[in-house]
Amino acid sequence: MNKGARISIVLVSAAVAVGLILFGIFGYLRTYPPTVVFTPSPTQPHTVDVTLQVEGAVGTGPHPNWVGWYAKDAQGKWVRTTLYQVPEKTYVHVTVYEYDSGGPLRNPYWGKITGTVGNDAVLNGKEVSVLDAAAGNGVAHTMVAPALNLSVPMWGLSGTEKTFCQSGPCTLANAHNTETFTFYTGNHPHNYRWQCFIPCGAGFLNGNGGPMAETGYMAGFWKVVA
Ligand SMILES: [Cu+2]
Repeated sequence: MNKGARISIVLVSAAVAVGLILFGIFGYLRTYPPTVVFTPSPTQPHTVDVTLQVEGAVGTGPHPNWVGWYAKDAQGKWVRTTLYQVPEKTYVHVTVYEYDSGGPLRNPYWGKITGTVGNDAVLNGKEVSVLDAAAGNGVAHTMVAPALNLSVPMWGLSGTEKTFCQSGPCTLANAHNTETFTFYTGNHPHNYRWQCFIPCGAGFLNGNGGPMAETGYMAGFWKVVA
């Protein structure tokens, strides 16, 4: 085999190797974090139940100390993700278990509940339409999807609770607040971006880096599908 043929074999093999590596990396990026799919039961069309939890330290993955969210999948397993797929024209009944400490809001407006059925939520069994973050343990995180007009603040805990969850996924044996609300997905299938509006990325510039800037922690999508 002459020199030219050998060089081209080496170059082609190198290109194939690089291609495979890039395909692997981008394949991983395309599917990470995973999307949890919520489907209605046959007896209850146009409604889905979504159970989420949010905590001060997710406890798993590349950043175990970051704040973040989990979703319960169809098998009842907690999946660390912020990507939730729901059908269009559907009432989404959301239950959030909140395990993190809270504080006053930089903007009290974020304490208002909007975009839910009734513009309210039920916090630990009590109906609420606004959370006064200047009182009590304040607000820990918010679930805000601007294009759905959805904005729901999550009431915080005291960090000194005896059973405070230090590392996720947390269990109901840990101190928590339970908040439920319902929103309608509408008839425009779309990936609706959502994020927490509280700069909760402790240790990052103005609290806005790290988990605030990464899908899977404090930002994600409600994927509304036809
Ligand atoms: Cu947050």
